[in-house]
Amino acid sequence: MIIRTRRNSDIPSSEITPESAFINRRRFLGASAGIGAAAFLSRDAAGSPLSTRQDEEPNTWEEITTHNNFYEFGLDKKDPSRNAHTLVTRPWTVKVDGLCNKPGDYQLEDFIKPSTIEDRVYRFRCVEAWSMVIPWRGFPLADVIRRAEPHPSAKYVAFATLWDPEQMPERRWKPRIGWPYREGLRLDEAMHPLSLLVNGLYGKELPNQNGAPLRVIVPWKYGFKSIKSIVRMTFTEEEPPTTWATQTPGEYGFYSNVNPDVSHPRWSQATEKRIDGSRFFGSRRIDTLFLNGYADEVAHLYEGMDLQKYF
Ligand SMILES: Nc1nc2c(c(=O)[nH]1)N[C@H]1C(S)=C(S)[C@@H](COP(=O)(O)O)O[C@H]1N2
Ligand SMILES: [Mo]
Repeated sequence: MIIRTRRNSDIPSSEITPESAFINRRRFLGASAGIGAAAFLSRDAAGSPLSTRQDEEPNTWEEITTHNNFYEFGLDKKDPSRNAHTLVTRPWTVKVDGLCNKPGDYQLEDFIKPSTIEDRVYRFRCVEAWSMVIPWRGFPLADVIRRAEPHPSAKYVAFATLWDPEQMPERRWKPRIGWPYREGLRLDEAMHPLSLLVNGLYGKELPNQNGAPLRVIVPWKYGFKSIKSIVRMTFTEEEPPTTWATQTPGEYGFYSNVNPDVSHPRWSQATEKRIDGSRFFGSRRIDTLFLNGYADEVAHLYEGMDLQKYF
């Protein structure tokens, strides 16, 4: 399968990506030669003992699609894979509104079509201290932001997930969560070339449980920032309210950058459990990297900010 790629950013991607190539780390690294490998899989930043992180092979399809957080379909990690088949992903409309010149209701196909689809292997770190390595397929979030032409006053972009109780069985939490699920990013974070809109996994269509038909992926932030099944994108001047930061403001902040030095009030973030279904004695615990290993690319976004305070 030939994947169209673009090379006009400094973040290259693999060119030829059959599933077997993802599974074999050596072949994958070969395919994404040059600085590509450094950008994705071998950024074992100085200070982190390589011995604990050398094995950054992508997780299997099975692992990525059966261990999920998608509370609209249930709270257990297995619930989304069992329940999300009721999500209807076609036709799908994304509303773009707020402070921009090109608001509108875009059909999914029209929203995606002008962009070049590419494959990116990213670490994925949930705030609950588990992690995976995931070969996403998608395109830069910056593409759709540029096409929307945000006003100079726009400083943030907010996202909302579909909320349809007919399709989404999780009604027990309705009073507590206040669906729809909402997330947001500062505009410069959203425009960073690492930030993606994702519509595929392992070169295939994105499964419902992973946020079909279109979700956000921001690899240097805790997983809950990577909002699924988006139906709305709104440009704002003020920091938008987001689901978890609103629910439990003492536990989850707006920024939520992966940071081993800032503990969650109920657990340490210094290490993470790398999900690995093949290991008889369970998954390995590995060191968590500052900004999930993407500090060289994104630390400049937070210059002058106290990342202990803005967690
Ligand atoms: N709409 C919505 N988006 C969501 C969530 C959710 O419950 N609802 N969970 C978040 C959390 S906590 C994580 S860790 C990731 C999980 O993504 P994955 O299931 O594809 O690994 O999705 C995030 N996006
Ligand atoms: Mo998460």
